[in-house]
Parts: sequence; C-alpha cells; structure tokens
Amino acid sequence: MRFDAVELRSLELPLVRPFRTSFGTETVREALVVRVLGDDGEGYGECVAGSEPLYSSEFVASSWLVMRDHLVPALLAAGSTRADSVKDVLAGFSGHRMAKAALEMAVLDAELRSRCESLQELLGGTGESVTPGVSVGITTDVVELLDVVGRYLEEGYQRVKLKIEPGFDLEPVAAVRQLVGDGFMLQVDANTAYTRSDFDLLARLDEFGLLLLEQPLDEEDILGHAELARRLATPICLDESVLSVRSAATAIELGACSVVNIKAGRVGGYLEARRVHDLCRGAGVPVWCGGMLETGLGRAANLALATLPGFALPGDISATSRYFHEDITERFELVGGRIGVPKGPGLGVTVDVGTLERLTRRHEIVHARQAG
Ligand code: OSB
Ligand code: MG
Repeated sequence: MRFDAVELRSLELPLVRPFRTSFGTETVREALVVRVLGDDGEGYGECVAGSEPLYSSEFVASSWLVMRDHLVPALLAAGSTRADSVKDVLAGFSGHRMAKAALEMAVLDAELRSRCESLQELLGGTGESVTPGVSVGITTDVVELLDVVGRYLEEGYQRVKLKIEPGFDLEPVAAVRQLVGDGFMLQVDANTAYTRSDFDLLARLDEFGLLLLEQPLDEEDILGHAELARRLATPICLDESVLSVRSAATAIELGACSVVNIKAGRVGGYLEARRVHDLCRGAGVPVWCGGMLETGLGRAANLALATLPGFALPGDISATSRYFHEDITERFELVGGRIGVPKGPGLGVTVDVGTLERLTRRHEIVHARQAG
C-alpha cells in the first residue's frame, strides 16, 4: 500500500488505580495512537512508550518527535510499502523501537484489513482465547496488597505477577503465596531494581515456588543475570534486556534467562516479536506476552500474538476494567476465566472515533511531500 498521511495523537486515559513499579507511579496512561492513511484504507497502531523515560529511554514526546520528523517522512517517501518491509524502510534510524513498532503495527492493520485477514492468522496463532494474567503494582502495605490480589482472584485471574523492589519483596511475596495457595501461578517483576550485591536476598525467593523472577538487574547486565540464574532455583525471565532476536539469542546462550517476556513494542514490532518467539521455541525457552498498559488497540494485537504455540505461560493481558474506566475500542472482558481473541480483519477491533477525539490532548497530521 501507498501511504499519503500519518496522524499522531496523544490521549489521556485515567487508570482505575495508580500503578506503582520500582521505577515510578502512573495514574494516567498517556497513550500515543497513530493512524496511517493509505490508498487502500487506513490502519491504527499504538506506541507503548511511557510519559517519562523510566522503563525505557523512549517516552511519548521522543517517540512523537522521531515519528514526525524522521520515521513518518521516510515511510511516506518510500512509495508502495508492505508491512514486512517497514523494518527495512526505517532501518537507517538507530533505536526508537517503540516508535517503529507503532508504525509497523498501523501498516499491518491497514494491509490486513484490505485483504480481510486477521493479525492472528498472519502471525500463525490458533485458538479462541487466552489465559489472563494480572500485573499487580507495589502497594503502601501488605494488607492493601492482599486486598487487591484477593479481588483479582475473585474476578478469575489465574496468574498473578507482583511488582517488587528492595524493601517490598520477601514479606509481601510470602503473604501473597499464603493467600493464593501452593499450586497457584505466582511470579515477580523487579524492573531492574536490584544489583549484584542482592543475590543472597534474591535467593530467598526460592522458597516461594515462583514461576519466575523477571528482570531483577540492570538491562545491560546479562552476565549478572547469568550468574544469578546459576544461584537460584527460580527461573530468571528477561524483559528490559530483550530488544531484538539478537539480544534474546545472546541472553539465552549465556544462560541469563530460561524464560522470555515478549513485548512487541520493546523489540520493534509484532513481526520481530514473532521472530523472538520462533527463536525461543527453537531453543526450548518458554515465552509469555508482556503488557504496557495498552489501550484496546495494543491489547487486541497482544491477544493475537499470545496465541502462538511458544506462549506457554499466561501473559500480562488483563480485562479492560483492570486498566481503564473508558477505552477507545470495544472492551475486553474475562469470560469463564479467559479472554477472547479478536477474529476480525487487521487488529480486529474498532476505534470509537468520538471517544478517541474526546480523549485526545495533542494531534498532528504529517502529509507526504508533493512530488516535483
Ligand atoms: O515491566 O512488565 C513491565 C507496565 C509498564 C511498563 C512495564 C511493565 C508493565 C507491567 C504492566 O507490568 C503489564 C500490563 O499491561 O498489564
Ligand atoms: Mg517487566
């Protein structure tokens, strides 16, 4: 398809409850939504960057700028472009994977809609639904944490991930393990909050029978994770460290992780996410689908991705009600303890344009430059 214009929007979606991690607290999700306008229809994408450069160096304003001034002009100048060539069109620009992923996602949506194919079919996933997991933020105390987790259990979540940080680890994890019972799927995510001097403390997590320990150390400390993996019985999972097929291969080969969290935005798109999946599957490494507090657009695409065969563990894919009072697409709900996968063309969801307009705080359209 040939693209004439790309529309950028940043929206504000208040979260139903503040989400606190070791890197900060979010109360409003500032979502960056892109729409590509092609000669054969339109498509939507979502950039998962946060408001501030805390989880990753990318953030909404930087993604906006690099898209507006660099990535979008290159895409519009490229002439007829297929989704699987977007990566090559943008390859000259270093980094900015989340911004690139959003554009590729929108092109994929447009292309798939024009040929009436779903993202799930394109990626090669199967099945009607996935097992939902929920990521639970750090709370002021253990009483509050147990209350929050208890409510998610009542709603039907079958896997719980607790955010941890130094000072909020062994005690809350012990309390939640007692609440959920021995066989329940429980895991923790440190978002790089620990260092190599914390190995003795982290080893004490072994007694809680966790599914995995996600990203305890700095993003670049692959060897530190490998050393920790040798010390712990709990499997180490990487999130922030895995930016591509290549970094996933390195981490696996060095023994830094035995599980991988796949986030399409972090690795530069759903097509690269599938390649990371394929690599891990070949290496016998289970993967699961991470989340970035996405709107219904990203959630729809994550659901499709999570139906690939290597996604052996439930992901951070929760019902819309866990995140927002109001969303820009149809809502996702837990039905019989599962979440349904969209089956329609493209991402398989429809943007409510009225809601999109109302939640928009910033808006800009980039047009193709006239030839001649
Ligand atoms: O580390 O997985 C993470 C949200 C924002 C940034 C990083 C992370 C998260 C989550 C939320 O854990 C997952 C979700 O979208 O439910
Ligand atoms: Mg994580």
